[in-house]
Amino acid sequence: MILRRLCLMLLGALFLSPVLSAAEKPNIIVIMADDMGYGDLSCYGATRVKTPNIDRLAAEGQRFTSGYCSASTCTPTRYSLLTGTYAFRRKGTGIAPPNSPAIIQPGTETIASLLQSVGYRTAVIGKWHLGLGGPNGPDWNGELKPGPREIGFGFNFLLPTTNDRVPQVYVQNHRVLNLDPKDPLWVGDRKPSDDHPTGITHRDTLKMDWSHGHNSTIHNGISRIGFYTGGHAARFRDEDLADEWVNQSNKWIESNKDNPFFLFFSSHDLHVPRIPHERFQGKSLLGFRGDSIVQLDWCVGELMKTLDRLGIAENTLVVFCSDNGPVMDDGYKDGALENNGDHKAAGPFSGGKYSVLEGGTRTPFITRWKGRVPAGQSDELVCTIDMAASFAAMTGAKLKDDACVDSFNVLGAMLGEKGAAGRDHLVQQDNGKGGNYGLRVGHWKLQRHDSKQARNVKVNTPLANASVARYRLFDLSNDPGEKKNVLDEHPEVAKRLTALLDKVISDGRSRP
Ligand code: NG6
Ligand code: CA
Repeated sequence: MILRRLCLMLLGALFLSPVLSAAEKPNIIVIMADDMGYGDLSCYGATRVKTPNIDRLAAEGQRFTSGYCSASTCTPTRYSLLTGTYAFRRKGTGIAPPNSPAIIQPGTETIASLLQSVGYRTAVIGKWHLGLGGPNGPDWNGELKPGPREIGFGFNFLLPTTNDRVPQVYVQNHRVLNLDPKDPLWVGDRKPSDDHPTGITHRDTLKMDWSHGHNSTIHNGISRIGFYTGGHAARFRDEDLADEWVNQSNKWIESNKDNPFFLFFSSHDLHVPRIPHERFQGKSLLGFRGDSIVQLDWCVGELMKTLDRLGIAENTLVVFCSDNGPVMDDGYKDGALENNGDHKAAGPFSGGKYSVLEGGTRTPFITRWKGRVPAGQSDELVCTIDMAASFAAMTGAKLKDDACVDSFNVLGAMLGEKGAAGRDHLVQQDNGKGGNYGLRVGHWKLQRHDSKQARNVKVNTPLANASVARYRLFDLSNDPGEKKNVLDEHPEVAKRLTALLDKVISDGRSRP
């Protein structure tokens, strides 16, 4: 009798032991939208665009009201998502130019290498914008490495930068897809010949006119940032990008369905140039900006159909997020402003892309894992930078002390577990190293302006051109729009937050 009891106790202890509690290895799909603001989805209050598929994700999972990306531009957010490290800690993490070398060095621990280490198949499909190649930049006609495959992704199918930057080609693993060696691809930042047509010399031939920048080489009737020649057989049509991401993803998921897999589905919607497929044009009341949201919503629906068809929806954690807040005119005259009506792309928040106001980084954030994540709304503070540590914790991947130094394990909050807390603070930044900062702690928000100018003067932020005190404090509980600086009323809070921000920056890490 006693022996039996002892055995049972032992068995119980084994079951409860954290070492033996089985790591969960669901498939993981991270869907990142480009330039999508807090208010751009119908499940976050939009009415001039309908997003039934993403709304369904939200209805079946957790919809976060304090979900963030780490920066208000693309490259630093993506850098932080993959490395779990604030981009302001590293030089060269600002918006990457067309010929940028690889920004994340091989050997850096990433969300992909962590998951690979515990047996996941890993892929990135869609926009990259984190540079390719060694210190001299991409060898467009040769091997494009290092790139995603050198930092943990087993497969990549990429748009190398953003689609308003040259070139318009796909990169599959280490090569430009369909490149004819007889028509080599050249990419540069100087006009290659006097008669090279550009958005300035051939402006009247464009199918979408530019408003600022974006007036160099023309492809598909749209002039871009930067110049290129050759590679004609490899070039894609902007209208077909979303279909291609979905086709490639479906194929890849299907052939990896018998393993745990991690797919980073990196959409280009709704970044400029906003050229959704013809079948989505006119499908929102917001012009091409909203039509691109409809297109992304379709992509999400297709991916979810694939999970259902393969019977793996209940074994797949899906995270939907964005890389920075919204922008209206980002360089092309695509009608975004004219069609905006009463749409609030940043929801109740101020600022947007390029800004450290909440609108720059507080973005849609949804987690769904059918049968595992309860349905509901979460007000916990979570950020894209936390996925590395959270997924490591979930899957049993070993996170070394010096890796992913700003990524917090907020798995419980991401999975909607009762009482599970998110972060206690988050640093927000605009672009690269040496810009402006935000710090969110509870209902307080500290802004620190090291640069008096927002990056892009076209952006509607009170900071553009204004001379602003270096530190400002806001109470988000009654002022989500960050309109009333209360620093003088709350000197103690300001002192505490200023010290915390200084500490996070100077410590070189923030993960406990
Ligand atoms: C800016 C571009 C903008 C966009 C942005 C990057 C100009 C005038 N503006 O420099 O159009 O491409 O970079 O966007 O060229 S992001 O979402 O990839 O960060
Ligand atoms: Ca972006």
